Amino acid sequence: MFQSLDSFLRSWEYEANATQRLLKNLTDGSLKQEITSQNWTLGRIAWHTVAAIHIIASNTNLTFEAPSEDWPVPTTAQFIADSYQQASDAFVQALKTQWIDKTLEERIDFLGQKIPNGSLLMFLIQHQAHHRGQMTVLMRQAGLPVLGIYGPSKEEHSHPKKQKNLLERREPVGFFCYIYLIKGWKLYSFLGSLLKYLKSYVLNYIFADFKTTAR
Ligand code: NI
Repeated sequence: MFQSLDSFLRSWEYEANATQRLLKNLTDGSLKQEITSQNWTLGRIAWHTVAAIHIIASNTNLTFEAPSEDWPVPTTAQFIADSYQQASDAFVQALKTQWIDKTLEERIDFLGQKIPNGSLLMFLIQHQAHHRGQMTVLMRQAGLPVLGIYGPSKEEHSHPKKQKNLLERREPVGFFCYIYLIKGWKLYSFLGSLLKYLKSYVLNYIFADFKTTAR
């Protein structure tokens, strides 16, 4: 659980930025992307991450203006991204003005359990990360670029600049392997020829007398 508002706000800033970056990459057409007709579309999950801020926070005494219904799904990606920014800003403002560190210890009822407010804030972050993961899968299916969140994404790994860096790191190893392979082969051929020569020389020497005698 979070024990200080400041530590939560710092975590939330990173998490909210990550969500916002994904939402900004959505297109109107991609909102209908789905795995099966039985599962939530990309648009439904995206809008759920917006509404979930208020839905989850409404278990506490915090008050702020933000969407609190995750259905129906808006038709434009821009509206979803803008709404997320507004909901996140209003939530942060409410925390800064209505709570103090001590409030994080107060217990509330949540999903049939008594938990401290500080744990609910942790749940909010984990819940959002869970849905962000679902979104990135659907974004790939929709052909959209995916940005890295806790490390570089596939696209960022294959970025020409990054790829060049990776190649530069591998080049010396590959180059030396190649040289050693060639040198190794030449040495092997040389030793083979030398052995052949020695063999014939030794045989000739041993049988020289025998040949002379035989003649
Ligand atoms: Ni959810």
